[in-house]
Amino acid sequence: SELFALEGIPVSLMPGGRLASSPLVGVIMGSQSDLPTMNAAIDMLKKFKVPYEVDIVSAHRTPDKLMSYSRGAADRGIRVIIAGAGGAAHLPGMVAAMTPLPVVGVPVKTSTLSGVDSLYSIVQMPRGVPVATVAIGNAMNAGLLAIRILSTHKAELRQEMKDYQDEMSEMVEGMSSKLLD
Ligand code: RP5
Repeated sequence: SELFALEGIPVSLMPGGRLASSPLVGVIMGSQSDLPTMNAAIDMLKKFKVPYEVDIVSAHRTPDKLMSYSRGAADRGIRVIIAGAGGAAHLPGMVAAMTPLPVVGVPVKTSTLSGVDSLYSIVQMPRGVPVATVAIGNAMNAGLLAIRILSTHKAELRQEMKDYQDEMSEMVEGMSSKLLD
């Protein structure tokens, strides 16, 4: 399968699988404490068998890493970046400033301000530097959005997304019919 053979990026297939060697989605977060939230994005990428990488990159604690990661991501074959952060959540915006790739921002819920601080920090980007911001804590949607972005060039992946949506509809319809029983 050439599902992930995008733009001449080298692909090597796993035995019996269609997994590419190079990650297409970069999942980064400001702290290890963000991982329980960000796992929902990772679960989606696993479900759709999209190759990904995970790393901790902090805008404030590791600024040099932030710069090298952001500047190097596209050349390494990454096509979408999912960035989660909480509080003064500058990571997604700063990454977006230093890469031409689409960046999906995940506002992580904080204990003090319930994630409203994270949401505002991520969503209020200046014109010219977009970050696609999902709801507070909704890393699942960040994963799904990254997959949809990749699927614009991949009919097979698009079909898998449609199947996923159909399954969701059937599940909800099943629940509704049980309510009526
Ligand atoms: C942010 O500060 C991180 O994204 C995290 O959500 C928050 C708290 O980090 P820790 O103090 O738990 O490492 O940079």
